[in-house]
Amino acid sequence: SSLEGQLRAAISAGSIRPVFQPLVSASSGRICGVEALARWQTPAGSVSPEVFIPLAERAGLIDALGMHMLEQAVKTAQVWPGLDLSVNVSPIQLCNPSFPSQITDLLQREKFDPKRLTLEITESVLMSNPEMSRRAMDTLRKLGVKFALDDFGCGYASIGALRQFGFERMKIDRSLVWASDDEGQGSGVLEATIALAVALEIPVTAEGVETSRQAQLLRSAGCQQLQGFLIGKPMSSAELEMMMKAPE
Ligand code: G
Ligand code: G
Ligand code: MN
Ligand code: NA
Repeated sequence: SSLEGQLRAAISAGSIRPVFQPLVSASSGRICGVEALARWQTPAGSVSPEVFIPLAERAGLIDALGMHMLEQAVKTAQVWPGLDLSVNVSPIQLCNPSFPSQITDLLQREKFDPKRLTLEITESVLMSNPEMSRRAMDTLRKLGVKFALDDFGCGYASIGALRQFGFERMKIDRSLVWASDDEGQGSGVLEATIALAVALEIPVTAEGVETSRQAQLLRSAGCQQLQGFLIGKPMSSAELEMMMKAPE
């Protein structure tokens, strides 16, 4: 298709770019990390990652797009020494046999401390190829790279995956955070999910935090990190630097 052709050209031209959404400590409110999110601006307007990521996966372009994103994100975050960097990784990337060595090379080339890097993956990855996924994760863990189970609480995300793959972090899906506003069981389900992570000794980041009421509930339930429009939308590196300079 023509969109596919445009995407191919955009990846080659380096015009898929990361924006950065802050992650803050739930207790201090301080920025402790950023999640890199891909953006594609065309002359006709921006295309959503919900469109171009699946397209890249179908068209065999996700390895190139993903490595480009990782490289841009690592280079940019290099100058934010105190911050951790999270990058989303597609199932297809994780199952590419050369993925671990590509990451290793990138981190060495850019002198980026692997301990600062978290790769976010959804459970569908693990369902599609558990052995391959596990092997790639173990190789990268030896360097110090961490893994977060993304979108927990929507779809398949299960206790089994958390334990079996040894995730270093759980990211609670925004649908679960938002459901806590409703009358009824929403807040109980959110609290129970955080209690589960606490029991498994896995630190939790809540996504999609939009109100101080949600933040308060999350904090008192034991969630350590908050991410969402209440704290900051995905933004350019210049905007993020302004936010870090601003008094709290
Ligand atoms: O940024 P936004 O909330 O619109 O992202 C929509 C979806 O696209 C999310 O599920 C997010 O995880 C995914 N996404 C954004 N950037 C990347 C990326 O660089 N790689 C992959 N694999 N997914 C991404
Ligand atoms: O699947 P993943 O968790 O990577 O998706 C991240 C996406 O969620 C990004 O596209 C980002 O724009 C979006 N997002 C992040 N915080 C909020 C929020 O507080 N509200 C809404 N509506 N979307 C958010
Ligand atoms: Mn994510
Ligand atoms: Na998510």
